[in-house]
Amino acid sequence: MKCRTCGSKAVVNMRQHKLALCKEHYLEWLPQQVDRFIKKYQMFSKEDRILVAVSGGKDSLALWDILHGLGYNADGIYINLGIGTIGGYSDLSLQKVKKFSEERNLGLRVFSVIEEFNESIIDISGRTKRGMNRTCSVCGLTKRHVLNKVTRDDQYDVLVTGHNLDDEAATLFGNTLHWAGEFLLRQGPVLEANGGLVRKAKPLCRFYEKEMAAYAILKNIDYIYEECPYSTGSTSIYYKQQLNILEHHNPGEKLRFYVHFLKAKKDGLFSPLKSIQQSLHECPECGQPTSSPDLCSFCRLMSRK
Ligand code: Q46
Ligand code: ZN
Ligand code: ZN
Repeated sequence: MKCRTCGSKAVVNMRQHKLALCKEHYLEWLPQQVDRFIKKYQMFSKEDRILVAVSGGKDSLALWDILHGLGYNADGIYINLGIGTIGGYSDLSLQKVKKFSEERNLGLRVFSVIEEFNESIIDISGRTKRGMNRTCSVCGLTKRHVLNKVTRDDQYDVLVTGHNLDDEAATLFGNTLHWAGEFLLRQGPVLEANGGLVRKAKPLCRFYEKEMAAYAILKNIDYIYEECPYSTGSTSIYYKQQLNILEHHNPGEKLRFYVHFLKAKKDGLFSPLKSIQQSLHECPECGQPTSSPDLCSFCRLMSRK
């Protein structure tokens, strides 16, 4: 297989795009494509202050690397969830993120769940009733709460996450299986600010997980290979496996599923659902926006004994 640009030996073959590239041209192509979609979906501009949520994994570090290389003004935020023992998952991923930011002289904020709330994410999830993915749902809720607060308090223009196409297609698959109207309405490359909820963007939403892994490896990014120990057996992994079967038989299927959804949404397929969007007000405890009549879900959780 030969590089389409220079004819030398290709190292990446993207069947979904019918495109093979050598290392040099792949490392050039991917950031250009990311920039193309940042502009297409009007995610942010060079004047904006951007906050990137980084976990230490390949997607978020590759994204930060790309934004930095393209000249965007992007700081990182790492949330230390306190998962694993000393030297375990959270410690190790923090080390990777710190090293990455120091080597490139990038601004990094570290938010420690244990220092702020005196409990790890595992302790906090002990407050909820027993249930399948309770650690992940509490973790997701806490991350959303913290990220929104830091983005607002420090007056960033946009919060950016490293969700890739596999993540977005799996979420879309779940939302479609359950016809979760409100979630479908809110899913997309950009979520506009709304009543205290900050603006969010996902510059990698059209890039396959494999493409991001290839970028991180070819660029020698030192990321954490281990998955969070709580991710095993999650529904999103199951959905990803199902979508991989479709993709295997029909290259490009995942991308078409997502892109055709965006088109249907743009054409107004989900517009009648706008009426079900709830209005937001300030949580009396933390001041963050919530649709519930009293405390926000995070403060309700923290008030449980
Ligand atoms: S970090 Fe948190 Fe994930 Fe770990 S506990 Fe679950 S949600 S799997 S992205
Ligand atoms: Zn080439
Ligand atoms: Zn609250």
